[in-house]
Amino acid sequence: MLSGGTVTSPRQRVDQLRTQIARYDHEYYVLDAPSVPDAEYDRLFRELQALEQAHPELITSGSPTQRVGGAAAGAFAAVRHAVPMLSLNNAFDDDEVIAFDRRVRERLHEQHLPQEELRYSAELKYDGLAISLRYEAGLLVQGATRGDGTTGEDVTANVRTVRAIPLRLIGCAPRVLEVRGEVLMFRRDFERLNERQRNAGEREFVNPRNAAAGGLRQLDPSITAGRALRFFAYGVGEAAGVDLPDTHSGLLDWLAAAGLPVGAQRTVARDAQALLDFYRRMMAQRAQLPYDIDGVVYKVDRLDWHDALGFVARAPRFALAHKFPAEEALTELLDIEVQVGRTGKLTPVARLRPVFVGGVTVTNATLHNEDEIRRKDLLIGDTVVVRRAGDVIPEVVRALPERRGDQVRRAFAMPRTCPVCGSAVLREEGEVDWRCVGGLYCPAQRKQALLHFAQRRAMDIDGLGEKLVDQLVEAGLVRTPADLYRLDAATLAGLERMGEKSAANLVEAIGRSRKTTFARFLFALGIRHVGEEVARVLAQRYPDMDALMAEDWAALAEAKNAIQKENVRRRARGEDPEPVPLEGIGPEIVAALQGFLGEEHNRAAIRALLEAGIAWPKRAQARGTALAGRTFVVTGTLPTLSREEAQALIRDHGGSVSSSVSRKTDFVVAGEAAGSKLDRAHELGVAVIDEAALLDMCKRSIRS
Ligand code: 5U1
Repeated sequence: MLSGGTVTSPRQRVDQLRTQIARYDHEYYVLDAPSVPDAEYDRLFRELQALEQAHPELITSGSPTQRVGGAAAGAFAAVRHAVPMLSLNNAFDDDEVIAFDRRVRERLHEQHLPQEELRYSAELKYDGLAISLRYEAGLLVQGATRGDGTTGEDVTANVRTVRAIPLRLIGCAPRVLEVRGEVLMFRRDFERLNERQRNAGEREFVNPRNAAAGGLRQLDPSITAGRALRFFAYGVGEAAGVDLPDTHSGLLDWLAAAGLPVGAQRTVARDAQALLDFYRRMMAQRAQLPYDIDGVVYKVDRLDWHDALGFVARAPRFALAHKFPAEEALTELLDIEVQVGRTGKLTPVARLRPVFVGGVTVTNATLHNEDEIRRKDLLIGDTVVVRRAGDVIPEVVRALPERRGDQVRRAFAMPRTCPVCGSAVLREEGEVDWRCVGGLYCPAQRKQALLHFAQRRAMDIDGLGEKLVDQLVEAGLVRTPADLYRLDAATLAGLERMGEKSAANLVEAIGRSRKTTFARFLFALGIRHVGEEVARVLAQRYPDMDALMAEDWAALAEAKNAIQKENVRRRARGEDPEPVPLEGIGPEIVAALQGFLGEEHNRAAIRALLEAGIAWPKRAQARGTALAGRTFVVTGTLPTLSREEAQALIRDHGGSVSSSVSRKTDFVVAGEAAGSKLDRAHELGVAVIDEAALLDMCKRSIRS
């Protein structure tokens, strides 16, 4: 066999492949930094499988092809842990952490140990399933669940399918090493698993932890293999024939070097305050991690002090779990109300008995649509699980039907008329949502349309918030966006909680908004499916509103269709495709534009706005700016502008924005901690400017 120009025997090639695959598994599952594409990995894997098939005598249990293969056990055999698997004492507030630190110091003092040398190792508390991995002579020989801490279940065949778990330790072969840690599932793998369950009409899993636990306890290891389980190591049990480091932080480094996945988020801390700082940092990062954690763990760093500190019941005195506020809680579904949005969409909203979850009190949560309520089998009066993870909006996860008992529950029914204006509601073919047909006749839609119009990314009317819009609509002062431009300070000052100064400020903000861009104006109109990006494409194609209103949308749709078909033929002939008008704007958007602009009341509303003085620089003007026709990439943290604000500013001044740096990029606007994009700019010789230079370019342009 030829490999790298030298003759290699099948045995040598098998060894090479196994080493390479183990390295790629480690890069992918442990370091999160794969160095080869999946296809290359698959190619090597298939080569190894083929070689092993041709030379069965070369198959060993340490081969990556043998991860799935343990015989399906009738039940899991019991495993007695050589060193018990302990549990942890929990702390739920700062005082308990301070008390833990005090107790540790007192005990060290009693035992004449130098407490001034005390350090803690702090790490994440993974929300998974504890297991113990037994390596003998460097090879994985057993995996066992925690069980009652003394006796667990033998899940070796299943553990071997977890690619994050090395079958062989790297660079060492201790006689015995039991690695303790947690098996879990990444959230994205959990979502995929549930999608598969849904598509197969199977029951969905409640959370990644349950899916991981269920996966590990499968009698058929090939099912475990399909669950994409992960593992993080956090300690050792029995160890023989190995010289381990003398601190816990050192031990974690040692385990990582031996090829075991160890969480990157950890620190060494001197006192309770530093532990609490770590806790808060991890709490802030919690939602960004790819997996669930339920707190952090503090351990006395010196391993030889662990025994000296002793145990209380089954929990060691040297460690403490500091738990985060629960992300899930039970409460009662008091009612389901229906809200009407800007486009008339009816959204059912759960009214909940107030419940403290994820650090806030939750009283309501969107239920999205009628199908969602049916899918979750929610009845009014049910006990429900509410989840709020990080900054994610709270959601009703599921009902607990087993708690219904004999009590009568009420099913939700979507109203057949709009709950706000009484107009009919319709559900179009193939759509999940019901919509009120009232349009701007419906006060709910009117309010939402005004809020959309005034928002920062649209007309940017500072100070026009929800409460004020409610008052303006309810007092009959504003029906359409153009009415805003007729408001005066005296009328506004007559509203509740509105002083003269605020009224004057609002009138001024409304006045300022008259000067805008075509794209912002189009976005502000609130046409269905016309978001900021579509609005920008339209503003680039049409010179003004008249041209847009004069468009023959049916003819345009037909022309797009014909060109797209012709382009398929051209590509087949190897010819360049013809440019498609309004590239990227599909039939749904074209239909929405046709519908909106075809309505006389919408055209009248647009005319009224233009007559109220809303204006933007004409094409010729925009072309004259310092930014016109130039492509910018914004990266890093700018001193005053958010990245979105900087991008909007560039576009408003005629420039275009890209997300990646190439030879076509004219300027990279770099802020603090700019990373690879800045490196790429230097590499390609692209001009790099800071926020001040960008603002200066804008100031020098015609718009100012
Ligand atoms: N990260 C981490 N989780 N965890 C759980 N470390 C850790 N240590 C544990 C447990 C039960 O126990 C040791 C202190 C023995």
